[in-house]
Amino acid sequence: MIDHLGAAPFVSYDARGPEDREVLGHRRHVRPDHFSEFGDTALMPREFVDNEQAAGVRQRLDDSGAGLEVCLHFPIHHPPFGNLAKYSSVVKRGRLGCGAAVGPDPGPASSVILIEDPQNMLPLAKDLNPQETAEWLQALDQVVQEAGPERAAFLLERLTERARKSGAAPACQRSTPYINTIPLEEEVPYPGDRELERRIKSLIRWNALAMVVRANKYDPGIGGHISTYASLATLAEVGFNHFFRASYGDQPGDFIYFQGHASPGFYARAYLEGRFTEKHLENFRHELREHPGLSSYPHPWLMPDFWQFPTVSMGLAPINAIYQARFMRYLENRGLIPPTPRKVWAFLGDGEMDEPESKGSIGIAAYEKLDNLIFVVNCNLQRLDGPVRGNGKIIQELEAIFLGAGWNVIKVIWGGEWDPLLARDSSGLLLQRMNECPDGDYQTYAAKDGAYIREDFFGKHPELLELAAGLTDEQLHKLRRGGHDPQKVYNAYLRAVEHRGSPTVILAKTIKGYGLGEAGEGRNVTHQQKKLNEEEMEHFCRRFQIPITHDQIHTISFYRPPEDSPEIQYLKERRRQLGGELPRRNPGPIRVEAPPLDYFAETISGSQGREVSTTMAFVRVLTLLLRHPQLGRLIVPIIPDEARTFGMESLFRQIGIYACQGQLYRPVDQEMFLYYKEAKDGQILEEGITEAGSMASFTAAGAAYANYGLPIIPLFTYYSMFGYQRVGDLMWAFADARGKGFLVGATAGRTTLAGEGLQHQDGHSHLLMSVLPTCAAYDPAYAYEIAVIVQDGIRRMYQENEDLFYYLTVYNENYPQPPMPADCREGILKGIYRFKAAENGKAAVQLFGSGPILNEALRAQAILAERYQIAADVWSVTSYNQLRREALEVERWNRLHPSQPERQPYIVQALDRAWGPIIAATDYMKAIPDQIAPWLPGRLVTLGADGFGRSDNRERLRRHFEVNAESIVAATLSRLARDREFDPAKAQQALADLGVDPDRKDPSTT
Ligand SMILES: Cc1ncc(C[n+]2csc(CCOP(=O)(O)OP(=O)(O)O)c2C)c(N)n1
Ligand SMILES: [Mg+2]
Repeated sequence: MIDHLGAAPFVSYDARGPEDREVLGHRRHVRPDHFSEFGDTALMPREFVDNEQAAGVRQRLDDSGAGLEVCLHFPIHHPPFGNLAKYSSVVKRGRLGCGAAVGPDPGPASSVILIEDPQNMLPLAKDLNPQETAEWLQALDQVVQEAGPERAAFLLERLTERARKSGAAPACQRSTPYINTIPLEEEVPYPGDRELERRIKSLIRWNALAMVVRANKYDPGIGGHISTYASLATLAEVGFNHFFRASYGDQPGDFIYFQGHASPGFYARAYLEGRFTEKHLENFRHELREHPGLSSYPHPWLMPDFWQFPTVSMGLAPINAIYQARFMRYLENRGLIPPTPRKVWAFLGDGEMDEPESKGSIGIAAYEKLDNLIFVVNCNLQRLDGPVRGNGKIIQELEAIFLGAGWNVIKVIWGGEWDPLLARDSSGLLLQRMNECPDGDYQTYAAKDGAYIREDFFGKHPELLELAAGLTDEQLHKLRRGGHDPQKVYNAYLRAVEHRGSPTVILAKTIKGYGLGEAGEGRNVTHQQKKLNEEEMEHFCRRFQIPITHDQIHTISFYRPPEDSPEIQYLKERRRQLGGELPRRNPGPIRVEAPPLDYFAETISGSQGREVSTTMAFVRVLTLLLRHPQLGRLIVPIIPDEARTFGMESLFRQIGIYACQGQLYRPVDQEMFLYYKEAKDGQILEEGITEAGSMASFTAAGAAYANYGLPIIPLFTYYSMFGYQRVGDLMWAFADARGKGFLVGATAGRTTLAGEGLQHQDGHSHLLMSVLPTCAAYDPAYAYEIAVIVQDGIRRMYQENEDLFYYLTVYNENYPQPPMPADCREGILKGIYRFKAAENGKAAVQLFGSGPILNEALRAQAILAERYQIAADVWSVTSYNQLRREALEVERWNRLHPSQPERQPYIVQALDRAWGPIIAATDYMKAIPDQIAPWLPGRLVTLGADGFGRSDNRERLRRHFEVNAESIVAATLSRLARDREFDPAKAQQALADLGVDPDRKDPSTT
C-alpha cells in the first residue's frame, strides 16, 4: 500500500477532537518511511505508533475490525476532494469524509487520517519567503490600525473568496490554538481594586463553603455543593463588580441565569450585601423551619423576591436564555419596550453543555444576531462523575461548535502567569504541549503539586523544562487558569458586552473545587464533596486569609466584616454603581382588565348548525383577543410549524410572523391574500420544529409580567402529543418561574386524531399536565366552553394576579357547536355541568363525556332511551383535574376540622340528586376520570383510550378503544345488570346487537 501511494508524504493520527488536527495537521513534515501498516485499513506514521496515543489508536483499529471508519482529509491547500480519489485506495473499508465530521466523541471505531499533499505541506511547514510574509502581515496590521478590525475582516473575506476561486483557499478552521482569544497586548487594565475584590471573593468562598459544610454537619445528607461555586467565583465576582446591571428606576437590568449548583455562592454574596442574615444561611436547604431558609437551587417559586430564573436542571438555562434574548428583541422590534443595551448572561457548566437543549438552539441565536446574549461556560473540565472530555478538550470542542454556529467565541484559558512563558515560547513547543495535552491530564495537574506538573507537563521536551526552570514548584502550582484571573475575565466580558452582530460565548477554563486542596480540588469526587474536616477548613482559611479564629472554624461560623469595613463598603458601592442588588425578582403591579364574556359573543352563541372543530373555535377566540383594543398587542401566539395544521394560517397575513430582519425575499405565495408574511414587528412567534424552543419562548413571554413589567399573554399551540411528553422539564421550570399563559394541545385525543397512529394520538397529556401544581387543565367539548375558560383565565392570571397557567386540549373533529346553555359558567370552570338532562323523567344513569366524546355520550343517551327505555343525563366534564384538586382541598379541610360541619366537594354537590351509575367516557386514558372516583363510591365506570394508538378513521378508532356510543350503552347495560336493574341475559344480547365483541382482546394491551 505504501508503494501504491508512491512518495506522497502524509500525516495520519487519531483525532479525538479538532485540536489534534490543529497540533498535528500543520507544520509537520513526515516522510514516507514514517509509515507503518495497520492491517489493510489504515496507515500511521511510525512516530505515533510508538507513543501512547497511537497505541490507543491501534487498539481501537484492531478491536473495531471491519467497523473501522476512516475520514480522509483533503490537502490543506486544495479544494475539497482534490485528492480524495487519488488516495481513496488507502481505505479498503470504512467511510470517506472530508474533515468536518469529527464529533465530540467519534466513537470507538473512528479514526481520522489526514493526508496532505507534499507540495502544499512545504509552504506551511516552512516560510519560503519571510519578507513577503512580513509585508502582507504589515499591510494587515496597518488596515486594522487605520480602518479598524471590521475593515480588515472584510478584506480577508474578499481575499479568501478570491483565493477559493484559484484553489488556494485555506482549510476551514474549526478551532483556534489552545490559548486565550484576547492576546496580552490587547488587554485593557483592570478597573477595580484587585486586592479588595480578592478579599471579598475569599469571604464569599468561605461563607458558601461554611453554609454547605454546616448544613451537612447538623443534618447529614442534606446536600449542597461546594465545588461548582469554587470554580465559578472569579467569573461571578468580576460580573457582579463590573458588569451585571440591575434594574434601577426606568433603567432595565440584565437578566442572569446563574449556574444552579453554585447557589451557595450567590447566597453568600447576598449575605455580605446585607440582604440575608446568618439565620438565612444557617437554614440553607432548610426551608421548612420557623425562620425561612434558602432553597437548594434557583427557584422563583420558593424565593420569589430573589431568583428570577430556575436553572438547575441541566440544559434548561441555555435554551431559556437564548429565547429570552430573542424575546427581548421581539419586544423591542414590536415597540413594546425601548431598545436598551441590557444583556442576557447565562452561566453554564461544561458538563451541562452535553444536554441537547444546551446546544440545540445555538444556531437560532446566531441567526437572530442576538448580541444581547452572553454565555459563560465554566469549563472546569469536570461534571459529576469525572472529566467532561478526559481524552479531548471541551473548550476546543465547544469552540468549534459555537464558531460553526456563528457565535463570537472568546476563550479564557490561561491566567496572566502564563503570559511570560508564552512570550518566551519561540519554538512553539509550549503551545504545542498545551494543544496536545488532554483535559484528563489538565485535571490531574489541578490535583497535583508543582513537581508533578514540571515533570509531566513541561518534562515532555527539554526546551519546556528549560522554560519552566526559572519557576519554583510552588510557582508552577500557582500558574492560574484563565477563569481564575480577574484581568483575563474582565477583558473577556468587556469584549463580550461590546461585541455586535452575534451572540458571544466565553469559554473559561477553571478548576473544579478551586481552593479545596486535598479536600477536592480537581478530584473526581469533588462534585459530591459536602464535608470538610477541620484541618481542611483550616487550610482553606489560611489559603484565602479568612480572618476567623480556630474556634470559629470549629463551629463553622459565617463571617461578615463590619458594615464600615472597606470590603463591605466597596462591595455595596460597586453594586450601587451598577443599579443595585442582584439577583432580584421584582414583579411590579400589572393592571389588566379581562374582557367580559360578552366580548366572545359570537363564540358563545354557537355555530348555527355549521360544523366547526374546537380548534377552529379556539382560533376564533384568539383572533378576537388579537383584535381587542387593549389586550391585542399583548397577545403572543406561539406555534412550532403547525399553524396550517391548526387552521391558523390566516394569522400570518393578519398580524405577521416575527422576523428580526423583516422579509428579505418575495414570498412564493405573495399573490395570495393570506401570504406568508414575515415582518420585523410581526406578532406571531413561528418557531420552526422545536417544541423546546417554543416552550422557551412561552417561558420568556409567560414571565414577562415579572421580568419586563409587561402582562404578555402567550398562547402556545402545539400537537398535544408533543407537549409534556416532549418538553416536560421545561414546563416544570415554567411553573417554577410562576409563568402565566395558555398551552393549547391541538389535534388532541387518541381517537379523534384519525389516521396518524401510535406516535401522534395523544391519550395521556391530561395525566401528564396534572402533575404541574399551577396548571389548570381543561378538556372542553364546545366552543363556548373555550371562551369561558379563556376569559376567566385572563381574569385570574392577569387581573387577579394568580400564579397559574392553563392547558386546553382542542380537537380537529367538526360538529355543530351548540349555544351556551344558561347557568353553566361555574360548572365549566369548576369542571362539570349537566349538559343535557334525560328527556323523559328521572334519569337512572349519568353519562359523563369530555371533548368530542361528549357527542358519543349524547348518542348513547339517545340509544339508551330509544332501544332500552333507559333515561340518562349527560354531563360535560371539562376538567377532571380541577374537580379532583378541589375535592382534595375540601377533604383536607374536613380532615383537619373534625369538629366542624363537613363540607362537600363540588363534584358531590353537582351530582346531588343525580341517581344511578356513572359511565364516564373520554378520549384520554381511564385514569383521567378515575381521578374523581374516591368521591363517587361504587358508582363510576370508566371508558377511556388506554393503549397505543392506531391509524384508522374515528369510527373504527372509537370502536377499537371502546369509547363510542355503542360501547357506552353496552357499559351502561352491563353495569345495570350487575346492579340487578337490568336483565343480565338481555344485556349480553344487547352487546351483540350493538356490535360489541365480548371476546375481543383488550385494546389497552394490544
Ligand atoms: C437534567 C439534569 N440531569 C442531571 C443532573 C444532576 N447533576 C447535577 S450537577 C451535574 C454535573 C454538572 O456538571 P457541570 O455542568 O460541568 O457543572 P460543574 O458543577 O462542573 O460546574 C449533574 C449531572 C441535573 N441537575 N440535571
Ligand atoms: Mg463542569
